[in-house]
Amino acid sequence: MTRLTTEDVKALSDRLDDFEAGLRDLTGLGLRELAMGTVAHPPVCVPLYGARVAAVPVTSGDGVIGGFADCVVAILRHLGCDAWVTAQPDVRGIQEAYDAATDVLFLADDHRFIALNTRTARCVDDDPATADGYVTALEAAAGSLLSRHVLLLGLGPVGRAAARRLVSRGAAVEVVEPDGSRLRAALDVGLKLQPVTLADGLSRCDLIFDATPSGGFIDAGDVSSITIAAVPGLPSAFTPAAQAALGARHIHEPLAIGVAVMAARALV
Ligand code: 2YG
Ligand code: MG
Repeated sequence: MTRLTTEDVKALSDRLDDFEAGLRDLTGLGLRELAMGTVAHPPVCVPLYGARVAAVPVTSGDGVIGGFADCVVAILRHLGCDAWVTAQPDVRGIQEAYDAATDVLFLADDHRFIALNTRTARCVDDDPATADGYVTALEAAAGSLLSRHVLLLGLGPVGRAAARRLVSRGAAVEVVEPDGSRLRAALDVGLKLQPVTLADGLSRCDLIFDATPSGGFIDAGDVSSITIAAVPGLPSAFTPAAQAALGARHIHEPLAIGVAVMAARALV
């Protein structure tokens, strides 16, 4: 699991509007529509406006990431939620949020990032929310995934969730996963995936899903004017030159799409 830095989250808080504008140009969807289109087909209206949502800083393990909870709140407010960071961290923060009649709590330690609905007791995990949200973005940008070849990079927690979603949306998934045990685990649960080499996959697929924690191994020469890349993976698999060549077709940010889908999934 990639640990975000204060620079990562600060940069996102500063460019949330720009990111959403690029996303809307490419997919026709803003963060709200994308989140609602992810939690239900066809999309349903989720009561995000005015929902009382608290982000609770967690000090365990490697401790608080400066700006992380603030960035989560910035994204939630962007969605129309009545969101704030609790004054206290940890258990005191959870108590503070409950005393303030909060609908949903967001909290993350070094291992998990979750959203908890205090009324329905629903617990939503970031990994499948991020994966599903990025598949929605790729599908909206491509128009449809039906029988489209999609190159999936990585079968970690986000990659496995993305594989399930891509297959369920009708895509022909080609996968690159150097770890044989991860590949077997995915195939053993019956996921229809075609293992390929990176070179073969890049030569056949215009749609790419990067769910790897490794970066900069796909260069400008490997992409074309019709390539679209959904990149929840941190850092991006694409070199700066490849990212420049892709422009808005390189869908990549550290937290916004995941938090938007978590909020919608927690409140639906
Ligand atoms: O409360 C805090 O500030 C810290 N306990 C947060 C720690 C979060 C660690 N996890 C990560 O940085 C990422 N895995 C979060 C999710 C990234 C995108 N999907
Ligand atoms: Mg990567």
